Amino acid sequence: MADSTTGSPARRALITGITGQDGSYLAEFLLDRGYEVVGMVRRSSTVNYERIAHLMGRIEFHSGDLLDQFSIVEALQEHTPDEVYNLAAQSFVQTSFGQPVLTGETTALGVTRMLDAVRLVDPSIRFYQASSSEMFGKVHEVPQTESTPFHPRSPYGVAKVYGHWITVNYRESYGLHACSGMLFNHESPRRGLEFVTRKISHGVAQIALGQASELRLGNLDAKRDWGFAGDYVDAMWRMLQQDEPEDFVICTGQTHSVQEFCQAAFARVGLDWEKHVVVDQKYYRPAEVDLLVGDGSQAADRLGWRPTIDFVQLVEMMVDADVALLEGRLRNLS
Ligand code: NAP
Ligand code: F7E
Repeated sequence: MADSTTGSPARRALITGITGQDGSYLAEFLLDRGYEVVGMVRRSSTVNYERIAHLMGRIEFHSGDLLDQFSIVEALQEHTPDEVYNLAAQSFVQTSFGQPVLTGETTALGVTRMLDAVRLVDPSIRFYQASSSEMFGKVHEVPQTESTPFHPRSPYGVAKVYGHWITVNYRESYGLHACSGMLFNHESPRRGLEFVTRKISHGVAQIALGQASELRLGNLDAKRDWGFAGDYVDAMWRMLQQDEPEDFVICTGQTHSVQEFCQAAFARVGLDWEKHVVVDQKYYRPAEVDLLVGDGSQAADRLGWRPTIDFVQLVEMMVDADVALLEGRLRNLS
């Protein structure tokens, strides 16, 4: 189909992980820019398209899995994308300790399967790899930049380091336009319920509405650089529009503890967090990432990217959405 504003053919993007938080925001973002969007989805026993329900009819789907090389090759051959965004992963750090092999297969080797498919099918495809601030782990400097050494603290972090370096390696070996976005934590009302921010916003909403009385959490002292997912997908796209492929840190430059997140979230509904939060050792990790805070100056200078939502706005957006969801004012998170 042609773009009605320019008359040139619409660009086509393939997104892996389209059913996830970032995939849903990225699909929206690209559709708004006139892209044709293809989402790679894996088979499950029930349909889990809740985050993209509002985009149905505007996205094409291709059945595939990061564990299955042929399905990836076929997706690229059939849909001939200009850009590929590899967002699929086993993305939950806690689960990576219990399922390190699956995490490695998906989050690490899955990247090689994607890159090899690009190399074989069409090396002119631009490739985005969803790398993570978890690669910095036990941080060697504060704030973290594009040149901060990696020291991952979980099987997930280790797998992301592999995914990062194999992306760099395919760029250097085969000249692919492949970029790695080292994104710090980004959240939204569409965040999975197991991640701490959404666990808190949803727990706060339940307590505010009398559906629960306590919220059980792990380490309240961990600090994260939390931004809004809707902002971060714009940075992914900007990376692929660069003439030369390059890797970027994407962050807000501000850090807050889990306790501060609790404080702000409970305050939004007029409650005192200390009366409801219970620390439970079950949610502690075998190795923790204590402090993350990024330096996003390269992204600001070269991509012109800056976050638009600050910490308090993010907390309030998430709490308000969960209250609305539980009150039945929101049918889904789109
Ligand atoms: P998410 O909500 O957990 O979504 C993960 C997506 O990956 C889902 O669509 C999931 O499909 C898909 N997936 C998992 N295993 C797969 C497989 N074997 N084959 C095909 N698809 C598979 O994650 P997110 O928060 O959107 O994050 C997107 C990416 O950015 C991930 O790679 C994550 O590691 C990375 N990242 C995230 C953050 C963050 O703060 N959000 C920060 C840095 C990097 P199902 O729906 O079928 O499960
Ligand atoms: O934990 C602490 C926990 O699971 C944040 C993923 O998107 O961002 C995410 O990884 C912090 C940790 O995210 C609970 O110990 C305390 O210190 O929300 P999280 P994460 O591990 O930072 C990175 C950038 C990614 O790439 C990942 O894909 O919060 N924490 N109590 C808790 N965490 C959870 N989940 N649950 C608790 O009860």
